[in-house]
Amino acid sequence: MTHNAQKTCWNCPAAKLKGNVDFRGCGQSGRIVPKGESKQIMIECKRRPGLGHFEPTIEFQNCPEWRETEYGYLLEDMRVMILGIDGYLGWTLALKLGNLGCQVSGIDNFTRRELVDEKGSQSVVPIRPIDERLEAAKEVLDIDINFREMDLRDEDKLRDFIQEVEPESIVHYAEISSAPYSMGGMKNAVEVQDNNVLGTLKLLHIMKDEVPTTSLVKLGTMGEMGSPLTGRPLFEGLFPSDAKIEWEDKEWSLGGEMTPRDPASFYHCSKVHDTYNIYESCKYWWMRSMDVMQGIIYGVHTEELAQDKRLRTRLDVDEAFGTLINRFVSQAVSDIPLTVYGEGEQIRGMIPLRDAMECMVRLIGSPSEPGQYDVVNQISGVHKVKEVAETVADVAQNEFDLDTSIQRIENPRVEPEQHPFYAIARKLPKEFGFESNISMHEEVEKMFEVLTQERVKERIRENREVILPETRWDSQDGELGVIEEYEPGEKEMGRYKGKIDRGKED
Ligand code: USQ
Repeated sequence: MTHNAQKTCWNCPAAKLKGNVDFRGCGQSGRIVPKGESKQIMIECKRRPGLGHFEPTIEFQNCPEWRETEYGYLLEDMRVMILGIDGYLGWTLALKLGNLGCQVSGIDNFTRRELVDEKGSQSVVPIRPIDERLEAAKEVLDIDINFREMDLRDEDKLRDFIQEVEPESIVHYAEISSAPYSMGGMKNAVEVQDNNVLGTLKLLHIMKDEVPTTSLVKLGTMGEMGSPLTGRPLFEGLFPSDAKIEWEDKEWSLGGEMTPRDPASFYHCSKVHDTYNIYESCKYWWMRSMDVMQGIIYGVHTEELAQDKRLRTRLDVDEAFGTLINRFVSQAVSDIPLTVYGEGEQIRGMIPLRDAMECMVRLIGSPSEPGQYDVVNQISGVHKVKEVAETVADVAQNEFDLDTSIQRIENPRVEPEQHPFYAIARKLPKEFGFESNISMHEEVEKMFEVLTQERVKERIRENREVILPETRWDSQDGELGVIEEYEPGEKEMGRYKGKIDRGKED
């Protein structure tokens, strides 16, 4: 059965609770409901006011407002607002949702374009100005996107836009998402935390006032949890119900509590601050949110992006805004030895763009319940950095006839270079019906197809100066030396088999 077929009005953003419901009486807290006081919760449907007041028990599969798609049920013409719609993920998701019949709106202040430009870099996949992107979306895919230029922190403008659109889901991508950028001195660190933490905090207040039943799907990061040297499982944000701690001969339950965070940069810290602010808002105001702990993303391909050159999404490969695999592929294309930092034994959860977009659609279609702060670990595979370099070099050599070497550079970051990694990612497959069928090899191949196009290659070459790492976490000056350079296949890899814990099969 479709994963969200049996969710009910209780999860539906169109369900408006009748009157001032005192949730403290609904069994989720220790408050004792005085005799004679009713615990029954009634709702009105904003989409079907004719129904009057009723109990929130209609299942999505029986509600004419919910329609079945390849990713589960979605509200008909669902109004989804994407914050950060001009970015790598925002633009890609806008096209996917538009194609699925959602009414897409979005904001952006073009920070990413500006910061990349300031760095002397550019998206190596050429992208159009927003007006042309919107026109192309209309012309090629027949999607009308309601776009407004604004900073997330401009509370008046944001409030007006949210009042006007009344989104049923808000996807929050409008953050500065670079760890190296955030470690580039006081100005950058403050800018990242100001943009990310205050932007999110303002958004939460506005949502509480204007659209309290709307679900917030917020992009967090696996990096919030770090990589504990004990090998402790990286649970999905909260401890599972059977987790315990033993202390001084006594056992204590940890179930439902937030797991410890161990962020790896001031950027990752900003996501942790967001997490707590969102968690608290759900608790105080009965808002609902899904915090998405996404691994390192890579790729340039989705069905929609491939339809027309004007629809492509950006791809950054510089030291600050490029992520691991995107950087390695561009390095292979421009004959730069792949830049493995330190030992290269760092392990991370990773996910292709296509998979990440599918997960987001599934999450948008399955809102949390009122008051529920939920978390998913959004990853498709777990890999070691130096093995990723081997995979990229292998595709470069065998499919595209590109000779590639690998260099180990002194690590600009302060991070463990050898550590266990035990990622739990049970919810997306078990509760949201997601199953990844894309191998890294296959996705990397698709990247090479785009990145070896002459125009893109030329832009990567123009970016050469900003590809090597410069930003050091330890704040020291001085160039980062090359530890060694080697040929792919030359090293014993130690047979690391990254595994994700997707839970027991039912
Ligand atoms: N690394 C290299 N060579 C490079 C770039 C990175 O060896 O050229 C290493 C880094 O030292 C690190 C790992 O690869 O150990 C990942 O680096 P990254 O730059 O791909 O990822 P990170 O800085 O952690 O951040 C990226 C995104 C961020 C997202 C995060 C997910 O920029 O927005 O939150 O991935 S995660 O890593 O799971 O936290």
